[in-house]
Amino acid sequence: MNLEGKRVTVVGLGLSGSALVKFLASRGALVGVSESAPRLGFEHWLKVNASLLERTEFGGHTEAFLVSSDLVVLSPGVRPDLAPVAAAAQRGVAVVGELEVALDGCAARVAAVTGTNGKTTTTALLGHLLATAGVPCTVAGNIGIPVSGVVDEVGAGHALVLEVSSFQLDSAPSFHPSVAVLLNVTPDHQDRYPSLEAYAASKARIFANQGPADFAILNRGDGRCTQLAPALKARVRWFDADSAGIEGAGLDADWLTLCEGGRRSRILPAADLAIPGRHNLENALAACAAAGALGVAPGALAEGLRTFRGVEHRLEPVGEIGDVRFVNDSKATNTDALEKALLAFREPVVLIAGGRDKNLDFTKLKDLIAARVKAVVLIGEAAGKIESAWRGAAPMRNAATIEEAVETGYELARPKGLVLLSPGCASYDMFRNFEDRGRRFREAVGRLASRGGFRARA
Ligand code: UMA
Repeated sequence: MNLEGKRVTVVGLGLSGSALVKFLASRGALVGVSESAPRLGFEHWLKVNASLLERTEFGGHTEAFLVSSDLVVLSPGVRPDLAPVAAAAQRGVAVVGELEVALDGCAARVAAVTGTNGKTTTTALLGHLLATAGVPCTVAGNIGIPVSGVVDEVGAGHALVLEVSSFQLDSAPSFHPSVAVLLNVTPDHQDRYPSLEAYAASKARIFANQGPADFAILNRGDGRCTQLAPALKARVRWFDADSAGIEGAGLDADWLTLCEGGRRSRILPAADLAIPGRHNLENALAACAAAGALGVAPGALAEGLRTFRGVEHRLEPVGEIGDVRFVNDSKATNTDALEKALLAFREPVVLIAGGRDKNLDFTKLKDLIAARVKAVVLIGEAAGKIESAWRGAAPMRNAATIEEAVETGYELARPKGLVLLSPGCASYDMFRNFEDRGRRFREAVGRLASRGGFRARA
């Protein structure tokens, strides 16, 4: 893709957008930015990067601005059906996403991970496994590191490990990873897709350009994955937390096991993984299968598996006050992730849940709440909806702020127990993003601990 002298408009000036501006300018494009938020708040960034920009519009997107471009590049959070974007596309302007532009001509071997849940942990773990095994690699994508900001660092012989969201897949028609992992498909983003089928089809795009030299890695325990497999052109490898013997990664007498060409190699006892829960066992198996597909020998995987401590905001222990533990699972932005978090603990938990609903069904969790949850503290816009869905399953209290939720959670859990922030909702009603929510939770635990004279591990 020759960008020299082309008028390229970046829509959305968040993490992806700001990295894209720099990437496009470095390729000689005449870069414009269209951002829905007011200019105030971007002043510092604009001052520092003024030389990279040809034109800007803030406070909304207009058709006139977008139509004057040769190419429009959307940030992942921008809906392609937004009126001015759709109008520009209709008038012949090419509209794509970050991956389409940034990966064009990239010589690195791309391993991509998608799925409703577990993407970030699996991506980070795969990166860790490769690095521990001595494979040069870079981790980026939906994990919070824009691809356009790292592609210039990676070349042939390098592995580029990407977490990719459905939004990114929707806008990258040429995306072609040599190893593609689909972890699971469960309801999420039903505020952006017309149906679960449409969302699942979007996830399946990760395999669309693969051929027989590539690897598709799928979850043997997920119905949508097993349905998809026969139609794939790539070599299929499975991961399966219930058995071994299939090509890929499985569990054999509680050992993580890799099976290649019918030969089974034990890697590590599952009990030696530091990340908790069955879902994390699945994530670890998926990462092993992907590393195997990238050529890492089974014997080189054990150390990386043993030393991986997990990622921030995913079942992350953030402190203890006396015998009450606090766990930050702010990344649980849908009901499936919330379910997995509850299943990861044997003891009853005080659950902090709520936020901005994504049109998800909370009633399906009612039995699990009754079985595993001592009390619920509700926050955010979805509090009323969740309260109705779980009425009678556990005592419920409301909190107006995360600080109040932490204090109420502590009161309900003491003298001994677990307070789990696993919201099952997006964060944007009260916070900038899920990271902000997780940090504020951790800080609130730290403050409560210092007030009580105890020391938090935060
Ligand atoms: N904006 C507009 N017009 C719109 C919508 C947003 O101008 O119609 C502007 C916002 O005002 C803001 C910017 O666009 O200034 C935000 O862009 P964005 O929402 O695409 O977010 P980024 O900061 O660029 O972060 C994105 C991903 N965000 C989303 O997909 C929503 C990040 O994934 C990703 O880490 C980052 O790129 C780097 O690749 C986050 C996420 O929530 C973690 N992903 C979803 C998920 O995991 O479920 C898909």
